[in-house]
Amino acid sequence: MTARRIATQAIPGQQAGTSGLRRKTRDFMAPHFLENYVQATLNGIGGAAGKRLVVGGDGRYFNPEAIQVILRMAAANGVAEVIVGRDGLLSTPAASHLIRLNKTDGGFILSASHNPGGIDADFGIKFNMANGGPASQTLADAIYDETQTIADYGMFDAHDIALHETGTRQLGDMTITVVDPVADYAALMAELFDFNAIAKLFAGGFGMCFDAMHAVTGPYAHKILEDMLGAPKGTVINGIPLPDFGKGHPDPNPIWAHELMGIMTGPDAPDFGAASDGDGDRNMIVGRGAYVTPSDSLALIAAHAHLAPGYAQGLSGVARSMPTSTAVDRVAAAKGMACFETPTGWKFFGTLLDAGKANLCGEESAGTGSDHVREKDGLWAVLMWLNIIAVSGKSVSALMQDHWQNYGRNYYSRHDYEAIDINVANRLVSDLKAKLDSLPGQSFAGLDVTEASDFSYRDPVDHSFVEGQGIQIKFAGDARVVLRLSGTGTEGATLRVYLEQLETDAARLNQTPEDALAAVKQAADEIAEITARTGRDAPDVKT
Ligand code: VG1
Ligand code: CO
Repeated sequence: MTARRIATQAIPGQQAGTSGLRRKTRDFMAPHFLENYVQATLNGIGGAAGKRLVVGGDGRYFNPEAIQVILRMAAANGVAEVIVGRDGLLSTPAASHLIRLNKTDGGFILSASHNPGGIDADFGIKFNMANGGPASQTLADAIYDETQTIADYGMFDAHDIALHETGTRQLGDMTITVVDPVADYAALMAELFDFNAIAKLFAGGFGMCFDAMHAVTGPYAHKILEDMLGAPKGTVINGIPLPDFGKGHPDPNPIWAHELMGIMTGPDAPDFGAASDGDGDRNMIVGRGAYVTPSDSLALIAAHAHLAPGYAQGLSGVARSMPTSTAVDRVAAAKGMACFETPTGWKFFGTLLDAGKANLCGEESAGTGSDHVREKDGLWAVLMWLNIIAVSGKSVSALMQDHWQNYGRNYYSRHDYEAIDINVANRLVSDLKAKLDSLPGQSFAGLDVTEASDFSYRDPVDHSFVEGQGIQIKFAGDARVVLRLSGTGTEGATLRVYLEQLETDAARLNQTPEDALAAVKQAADEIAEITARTGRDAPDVKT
């Protein structure tokens, strides 16, 4: 067994998007593609000698092979120890927790999250830093620079390492510690939430369905919901991780989690439904016949988090990504909490969490989390809801009705136009940017524009600055449209259009989102010429 340096050439375009490097699986399987990126990352963090890392992934196609490559490269680069989940599995939040718990120098997470898996689908890799959070923009830039100058990478010649059992192995001088992927994470959840109250709820006949979508949260949900909290067997569906996620999109929203939505709107619907995504960092919350938008879920949690033992002191502050609805801002204002607005992507919450400025964060894309790790956390959000339901004694729909009565309702919807021509998408955005200054004062679909801007952000902690983070158009009457291009897709461009309308009239809190948002949607189309330019008369996905 020896370490070698293998000559390679820079591969253009290995630039991380919103959440790591995400590409077609076959791209990752091509010669040197994965190896170049891993070596560039190890170079980008200032070399790997003597460091300790966590490695794991969401179990999708090519996960086992990629992990073996990373282990051999880590050994060749002088890494002292790698902690890896059994069978190479770790959810994103569990990996974040292991990095923090074991005080490692960071870790690799193999996932393309909610994107489908398989040889003809998507794969991804992201590096998380010593705080457990996604690589900062500065580190991501440094890694990209390394990908453009790389000339060789280290590789240890060795057979595959067996990862089916926990325990330690040796690869040259490097120790590989294979751990139960669930145990430490489950213990953390038991510290944060009132497991006795939740167990009593289940013992009293409270019905739940958790859809793991054939992805990584299956083992976590089985252990926590069924084994520890006593929910009946069968509460977790699609609970075995499959390399192709059962050919589905492991994306927890009403479109892709249609099996769960069918159950929750059917005649024998349980009290509570939830789902998580490919790598376990997103969540969907649904009551009997009552879907909760992620933005509303964030606001409700902000209002009730003190009911969970880990948050009994109250929250230090809240943060949301810019496109996320302002529902949480209203809770923060009422409770006198600080509220931060960041660009899309969890990496922008890290400094706020580290500094204690915020300890609840969320995104409209079904990501919610706190300072317990440095990632969004699907099961955490589900357990938070269960805790709130158990202690308040209220159903999901009663909680939401009360919330809207107290704070008003931010009607909200995201419309995704997928796989559109990149040139068309770029033109749409650049033409829109060019006319932003002329929009205030104009009126579209009966709505008066008050502000139009391209979102930029100066981090209040480390003062780093990013721009071009999405176009925001505000209207009189608390309505808003946001437009941005996705940074996680692997085909063409995806245009995301986010629509929001606040309603505080108590008599108008139960409209359909389509009705409440009709004018905002029309204004968005008139301003950005979406239909005319893309030729699409409807979005591919509405959430
Ligand atoms: C999307 C979401 C964003 C999220 C990101 C990663 O990014 O909009 O809110 O942070 O995915 O989540 P984009 O650039 O495609 O809009 V995950 O669960 O895919 O790691
Ligand atoms: Co995810």
